[in-house]
Amino acid sequence: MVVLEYLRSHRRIAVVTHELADVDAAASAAAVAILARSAGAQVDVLTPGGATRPARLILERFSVPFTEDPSVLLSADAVILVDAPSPARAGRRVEELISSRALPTLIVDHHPATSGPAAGATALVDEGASSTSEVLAKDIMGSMGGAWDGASDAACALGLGILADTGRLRNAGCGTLEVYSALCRICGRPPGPVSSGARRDVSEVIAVLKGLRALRILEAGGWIIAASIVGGQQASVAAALVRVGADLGIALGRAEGGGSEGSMRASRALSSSGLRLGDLARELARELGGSGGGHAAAASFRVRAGPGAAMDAILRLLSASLNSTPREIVRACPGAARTRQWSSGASHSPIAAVHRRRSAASTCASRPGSSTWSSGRAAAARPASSGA
Ligand SMILES: [Mn+2]
Repeated sequence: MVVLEYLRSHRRIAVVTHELADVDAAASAAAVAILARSAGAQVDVLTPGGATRPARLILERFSVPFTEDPSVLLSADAVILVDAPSPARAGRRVEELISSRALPTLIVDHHPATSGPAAGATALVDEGASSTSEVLAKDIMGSMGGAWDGASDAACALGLGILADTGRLRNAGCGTLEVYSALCRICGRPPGPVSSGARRDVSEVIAVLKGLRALRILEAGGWIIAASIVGGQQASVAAALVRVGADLGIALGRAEGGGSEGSMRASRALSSSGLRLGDLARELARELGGSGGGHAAAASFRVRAGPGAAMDAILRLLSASLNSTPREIVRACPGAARTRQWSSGASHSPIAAVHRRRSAASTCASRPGSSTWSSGRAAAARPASSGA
């Protein structure tokens, strides 16, 4: 009821996602654009700093043009911000333009708000919803019921957003399943996985496998923590670590322009124990400078410190919230990135402390009571082109 009303009462709307739009943000933006198209309204979709590959595929699949250029805000008379609690999550330039032009803003989101709503903003926020796509779906069904004439593709898009934010419905509650089922009927088929018809994203697969290679395994309070410093695709790596059984997956890498960025994912058991990764990411950003946030089971951040120092800070924050110091049980493989210490000289760090108890940990190359995995023979047999 809110969104359609908003589309009708403005001339040209910019639909803005958070920086580096993910699938939920892109699906939400696509749905609003499709609805606007069928209502004869003008919208521009802005994905500040770009979008992840699966997010781009969604926008392309529904033929929704999008841009990274914030200057589209110069011709807008209103903004719909999706999947972000405040314009700050869309980057400084976007935040400045919205405030200097005093653009009326509708915030559609499911993240816990970190502060009060921005001046001039209307909020359509449901912290209990699985995704921004679910928030939008409920609102649009409220005005259009179960027949979205000329805009059934919007329902298909929102279904994809729900799939993405619920781990393909694994973490969906009854209310979310009902919304998904209604979207399925409106779409005319189960909103399926997005495929460009091209091969799967090889660089993502390689990044995940390299993340596994540079992995450290720690234990704290009975929880298994898998942590890796990687070259990119941190969200995919962290999610993969939890999929294979870790309670907490942490993936960190260097950020473009300095500092580091990373993702954390928690198993359902760990997040229902009360640990909130979104809070942890915010605390990390406060401590190291930068931004961070998210949900109980998924969070991301970008901070000024390098990956090693950031990893040490995360483990320190974890010791406090889990009331147990992370103890390393398996070190990274020799030859993998950062085989010794993540940070330089932070001797008070949990990692450094663990290294002092080195005998307690095993490595992938020499496990107690077994022969080594990488023998000279294996090394010699390795083709010369197998560099990482
Ligand atoms: Mn979301």
